[in-house]
Parts: sequence; structure tokens; C-alpha cells
Amino acid sequence: MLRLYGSAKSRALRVLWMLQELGIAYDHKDYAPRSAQTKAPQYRELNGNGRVPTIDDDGFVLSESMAINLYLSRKHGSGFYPADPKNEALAIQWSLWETDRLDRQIVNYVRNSTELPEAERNPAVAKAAWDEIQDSFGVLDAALAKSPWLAGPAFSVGDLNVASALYRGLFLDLARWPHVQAWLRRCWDRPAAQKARAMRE
Ligand SMILES: N[C@@H](CCC(=O)N[C@@H](CS)C(=O)NCC(=O)O)C(=O)O
Repeated sequence: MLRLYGSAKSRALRVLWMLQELGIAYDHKDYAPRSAQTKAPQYRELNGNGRVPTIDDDGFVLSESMAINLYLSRKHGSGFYPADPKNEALAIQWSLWETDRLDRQIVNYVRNSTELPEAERNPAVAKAAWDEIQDSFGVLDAALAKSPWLAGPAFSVGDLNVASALYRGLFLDLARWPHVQAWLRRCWDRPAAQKARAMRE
């Protein structure tokens, strides 16, 4: 059986959303980041980085949330893994783009502006992150002004990967990027997304 390692309060949230979309059975090891469980040698065997998420699909071990979702959606013929090679490439492009342009930036911004206790926040880190986020939201908004979805004519794994990674964006004022705001809402309104969100909150 497929096993997922990683708490809903981590980047494993993205995989939990995908698993709800696919409706497949899985065993969930709810490991928190930096926990004793992820530091244990047995887990390091699966993921030498000691990070979550990781999956073990009947012996096939894979890490990196974006790669996991691309794999699972393709393997399970979900209908939202693009059949057209160009749309497939766009789904990969946007997944990699998010990892480069928004993933750590949004965590750094929210943690250093609201989540951390005030004494631990670093305003310079928050500002640098916010500068990058604004540029990236501009790029995303321009793409979504041209097409309601990122990789083809319908919701795809490309949308799921980027929208799920923007969980913290749900709590930001995105009025300056109306296409991002509307798209993020469309994606997170999906019943599978709501189920994953409920596991985290
Ligand atoms: N690029 C990786 C990032 C994984 C990652 O950084 N996970 C965090 C939790 S959200 C973690 O396990 N951090 C523990 C650590 O940094 O030691 C992915 O998308 O899967």
C-alpha cells in the first residue's frame, strides 16, 4: 500500500490534497518536520534530507512534493495529468517555478511577519521575501489573465501543485492580483482541497 510520511502542517499538505483528489487508499505517517521520527535512521534511509513529504509506493520511494504529485497523478490516470506533451511541460514548468520563486519566500514572509513570536521575527527577511513574492504574483497574475488554468484548458496537477503550495496565500490580501486571488479560490474550493485543509487546521 502507498505510504505517505509527513504532517498536514508541512509540505505534505500538497500530497494529501492530491490523495483526496485521487481517492486512493494510503497509510499516513503523520511525521512533523524536525521531529524525532524524521531524524531516525529508518526515515533517513528513505529520505537522506530528513524532510517531509516522502512516499513509499510498494517499495518505490520518492521525495519532493511536486515530483510526488506529478507521479501520483500520472500513475493513477487522474484526468488532471495533462495528456498533451505541451500541457504536461507547462505543469512541470509551473511546479518548478513555484519551488524557485515562491515556496520558501512565502514561508519566510508569513513566519517573519505574523507566525513567529514577535521577538523572533526578522523584518529584513520578511521584506526581502515580500519583494520577491510581489514580483512572482505579478508573473502568475499575468499568466492567469490569459488562461483560467496554468497547464491547459482545465484544472491540472500544475494548478494543484502551485495552489497547494500557496496555502499561506489564502490568508494574504491578494487584491492587487485579482486573477491569482480568483484562481486560488477556485482551486481551494475543490472538495479534495477542503478535506486536506481540514486535516491541517
Ligand atoms: N522541496 C521539498 C521541501 C521539503 C521541506 O523542506 N519540508 C519541510 C517541512 S514543510 C521539512 O521537512 N523541514 C525539516 C527540515 O528542514 O529539517 C518538497 O517540496 O518536498
